[in-house]
Formats: sequence, structure tokens, C-alpha cells
Amino acid sequence: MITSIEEGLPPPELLPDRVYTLPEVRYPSRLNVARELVDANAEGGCADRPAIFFGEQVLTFGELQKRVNRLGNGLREMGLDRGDRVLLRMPNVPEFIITWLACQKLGIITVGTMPMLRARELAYIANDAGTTAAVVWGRLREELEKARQAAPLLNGLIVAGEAQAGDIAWQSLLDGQPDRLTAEETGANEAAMIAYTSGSTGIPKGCVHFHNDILASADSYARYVLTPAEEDRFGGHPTLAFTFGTGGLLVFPFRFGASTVLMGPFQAETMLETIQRYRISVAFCAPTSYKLMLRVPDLERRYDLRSLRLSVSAAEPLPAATYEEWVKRTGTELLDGIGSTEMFHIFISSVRGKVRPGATGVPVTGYDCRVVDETGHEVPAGTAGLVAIKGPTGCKYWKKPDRQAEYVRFGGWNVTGDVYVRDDDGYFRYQCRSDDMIVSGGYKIPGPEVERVLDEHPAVAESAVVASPDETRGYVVKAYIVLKPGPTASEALALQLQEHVKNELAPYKYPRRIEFVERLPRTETGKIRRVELRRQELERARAQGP
Ligand code: 3UK
Repeated sequence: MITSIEEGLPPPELLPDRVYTLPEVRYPSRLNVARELVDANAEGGCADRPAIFFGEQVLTFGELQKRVNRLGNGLREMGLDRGDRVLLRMPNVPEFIITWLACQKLGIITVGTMPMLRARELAYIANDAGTTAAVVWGRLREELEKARQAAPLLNGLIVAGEAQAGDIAWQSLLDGQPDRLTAEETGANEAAMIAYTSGSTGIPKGCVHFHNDILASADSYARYVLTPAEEDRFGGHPTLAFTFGTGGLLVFPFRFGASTVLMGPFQAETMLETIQRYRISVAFCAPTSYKLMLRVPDLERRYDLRSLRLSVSAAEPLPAATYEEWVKRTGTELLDGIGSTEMFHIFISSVRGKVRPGATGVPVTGYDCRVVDETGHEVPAGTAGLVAIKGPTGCKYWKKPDRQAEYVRFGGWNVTGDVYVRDDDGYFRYQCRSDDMIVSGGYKIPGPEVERVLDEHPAVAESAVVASPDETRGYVVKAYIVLKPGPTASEALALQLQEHVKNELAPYKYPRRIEFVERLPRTETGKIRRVELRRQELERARAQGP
């Protein structure tokens, strides 16, 4: 049994300082997140209260506990044990939540992956995390099966949803298993999950979160900003594999005995219908989704949104205009918040009654946030600098000490790469990213990763990928392409290049705009000057006007 994963964690001198100023985030040294989220409800008077709504299904906390226990017993019988890593590849279905909780209960480390990832991305994650088993949704099996050819450790494949003959069916693991299972006495500081983020270099980085990190986010951000009650129903579309979704659609509701409403991929009408049908009271979406919902004609008359107490917007900046239109038309509050996979969830957020449209907000209770210069010194109000954070959660990259030293700097501060200005009243205003990451529709797309794939195409000599302003998505991916001698620039070739990227990487990473050029701007040392191309895109957008 592996009880220590210290070999994969950063050395102590590279760990962020943890701040436990809030009494709510001080936990006993033995802590199991599944016991706190499931057993505490099922045995604490909430057994008959709804935990999960999905289509026609309603799962109470009592039933959820039984399924978690039965699956946990089944996983143990398969030989999985504390410290093992298990890859999850599922859409937002109850099976995802049950599997995640069953793993946590046994001290198994979950490695959630976004459903859109392709084989090469999945193989990288499986090898990096050392996952020995995977739970995959039947309809998403193909890319994972391809990935397995390059991931020798990944042996056990458990198929949920539509299984085929010869599969280890997820359901068969529950069949005949006892309803009871005692949670492992995991340490508060023991790894519970590894969440993968794309770095600005395009190499995915695993972010380790302990049992206490996950609860601390609920007991700081959710407790103080969302003020949840048992009657609340949380809902939205971010994938459960993204920590924005893990928090908003699993951890936060369950921490407060509230329920979660799961739904398929985002569509403006479906989201509005789901809010109305299940009487969602706390919604989680990226700003692009709010913009798309606001395009639904007459939405305020066509849908009954009175259940909505507040909505959360994160993953990219929420424009003041979107905020104002949403509040005016729906009569409900919308709170921007910045979070990251490294920090688990939101650390600067708008607060009800004190929103400044266009500003992200103020530090979440329990977090210390500053704007600093390149040497780590705080800059005066009104001056742009890097945002630096200390709190009860923090970055712990799995097996990436170099990257750790880039994120945790100045003696224990988490530095996300975002440029902020703090105004005189203490509000934090987002400016831009300081690196090559493109934030588009809430997705993070590292320019260099897309370049590497474009450069593999036989027609391409070289490429540079930058963010290009876009009204709906904030930014879109734009590729500047220099062709090899021979092929000629054409619409058809542009389409071909887009298809190539979609086949090799998660499709949301493909360049929506392509421009063929003779050469790329370079520095004297020969580096591509992406900053020049970014400036060009900004100027073009300004010239075109809104
Ligand atoms: C950007 C924002 C401006 C910012 C996330 C909430 O987005 C999440 O995690 P990721 O690792 O990306 C982190 C980066 O995204 N960003 C996020 N929110 C905002 N920029 N305003 C915002 N409100 O560059 C940040 O460094 O994908 C968000 C909760 C959990 C998350 N993982």
C-alpha cells in the first residue's frame, strides 16, 4: 500500500506558505473528503435529501452513500488501493461523482480528464500521473484506447455507461457488494486528486490537491461568497474534471447538504431550461455562456428564472457590459471570480451588494492577495503588476520542480501569471496574462502547443499562435503561418490545417483564424516576437470597433 506520495510532490522549500487565518479551514490531521461530503450528510440528517439531479434521476444522499460504498468495495476487490492513481474520463453524469467519491473514500487519487482531450494528451497524463486504472464512459472510450497503446501502466479499464462484452462494466463492480464501507483514515495533507492544466509552454502540469485543500475551498470561498444552504441547488455545465466544476458542482453543494444538477454540454436554451426545470439557485458558467444566453431573444419572458439566487462567472474576465445586461434582464446577481487549477478554485471574487462591474472583486475571506513587481515587492494602488496569493489552498505541481519554482515565488506566494491593478478601494481589476496562454471561451490554450502541432503539417514551415480579440469568446486562437516552398495559401489549406489541429489536440484548441504570411517578426536573437503579433491583433480589433 502506498501511503506516501512525497516522491511526486515539490520539495518543502518550494511549497507555498499556507495561511489558516480562518478557524473553518483548520482540520484534524486525519481527514477524508468523501466522509465529509457524503457520510456526514447521509448520517447527519440529510439521508432523504436530494444530492444529484440528472434527467429523470434523483439520487438522495442516502442512496449516494450506498452506491459510493458498493463501488468502493468493488474497486478494492479489483486490487486498487490507497495511493493508486485512477484516471477518470466521463461527462457530467452521476457515475462521475460516485466514482470520484468512492476513490476518495479509499484514499485513491483521482485524475480527472476533460472529455474533449485526444489520445496524445491522455497518454501524456496517464504516464505522468502513473495511473494504473481508468474509468471511462463508453462513448468516450476510443481516444483512451488509442492512448493506452502509449501508456503501458494503464491496465484496468472500467467502462461506465454503454459497456461491451469483455469489458469490466462499472455497474458489475457495484453488483452484490455490501452497502457499507469505512473511509480510509487519510491524512489531511494527503493527495486526493491531481488536476491537469495546460501550462503556457503547452506541457500539461498536474496540480495535486490534498483532502484539506478541497474542503478549505468550500469553507472559504463557497461558505463566505455563496453562503449556501441545504435548499440550494447548484447547476451549470463546466466539466467535473475541471476544478471549477469539481468545486461548483460536487464539493460546494455537498459540503453544505445542498444538491447538484448535472446537465450535458452547454447550449444557451438548454441551460435556461435546466435552471427553470430544476429550480437551480446557484449557477456556474464561463462568461461566454452568459453572453450566449443573453442572445436568446426574450429570455427574461420565456424562462422562469426566479429560483436563481446568484450566478458565478469564472475562467476568464467578465466584461462590465455582460454583467450589467445580465442583472438588468434577469434581475439576478452575477459574481465574477478568478480561480485556477493550481489554487483549486476562486481566490478573488465579487461579493453580493458590493459589485464593481469590470473588476474581478476582492480577496476571498481566508486569502491574502497582493499586486507585486518582478521582484515580489508590492506596487502602489493603481499600478499594474503580477497578482500573488497566499491562502489555505496552493500550487503543488506533481513532479515538476522547475514549474513549481515559477508558480510559487517570492518566498511562498502563488503567482498565476495574471496582471492586475488594485484600485484605491481594494478592488482587483484584471488586465491581461503575462505569458503565451490564450484564454478563449474560458478554455486555456497555450500558443506554443498549437504551434508545435501546426509545424508538424507537411505544408507548414513555421507558425506563431496568438490571441485575437473576439466579441463572444473574449479572444480566439489566431495562427500566423509561413508555408514551405511549394504549397500555396488558400481557404482549402487553411481548413486542412484546422482539421489537423482538431485531430491531434482537444478540438477547442484549433485556430479559428489563420493568416498566411511571408515571414514572422523576430527578435535579434531569433525568437518569434509574439508580442508584436498580439499588438497587431489588438489594433485591428480597435480599428474595426465593437
Ligand atoms: C484565468 C480569469 C480573469 C486566469 C478556474 C475558477 O479558470 C480556472 O482555472 P484554469 O487553470 O485557468 C486559470 C487562469 O484563468 N481566469 C480565470 N478566472 C478568471 N481571468 N478573470 C477571471 N474571473 O488567467 C487564471 O490564471 O483553467 C476558475 C475556478 C477554478 C478554476 N480552475
